[in-house]
Amino acid sequence: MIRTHSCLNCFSPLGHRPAASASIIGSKEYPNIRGTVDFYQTESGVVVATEITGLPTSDNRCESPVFGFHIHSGTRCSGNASDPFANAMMHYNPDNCPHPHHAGDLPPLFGNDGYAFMTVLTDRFDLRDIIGKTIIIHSKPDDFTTQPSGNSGEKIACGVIRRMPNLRL
Ligand SMILES: [Cu+2]
Ligand SMILES: [Zn+2]
Repeated sequence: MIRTHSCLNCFSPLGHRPAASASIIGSKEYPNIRGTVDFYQTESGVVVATEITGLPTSDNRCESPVFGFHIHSGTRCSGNASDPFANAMMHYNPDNCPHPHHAGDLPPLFGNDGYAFMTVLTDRFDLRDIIGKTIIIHSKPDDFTTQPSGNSGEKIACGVIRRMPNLRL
């Protein structure tokens, strides 16, 4: 099959149901965060479509909120007093690459008065590889340099990636 790179090819799946999805919930300290991350397999990679509400806001225009965003290798959104999502573990990194070349690394989310929407294409994994893994929103921007996780601060929201029923991957 010829591999095409038209954007139509990227976006046509968005008219259909996602093949996998994660419901995002904030930690105890960030109870208002809610949202969805949908995953669509395309010929060019996986389209990750994210919509989040209730994110922290800032009145300082020079501190407009940016939130590190990654797929993590753990399978549970649970943890302990110092890290409520410690069991999400580290960035999904099956090829043992440095950050930001982990398979689970994604562009950060921009907060717009608490609301974030982002759609991105990545060919770093197949959908079947990330079913059951977690997706994490962090309190700080990802600097795309610091090892092992971009100095992106605490984990403020989490969701487990689940296969949608009645869909083959
Ligand atoms: Cu992360
Ligand atoms: Zn990473």
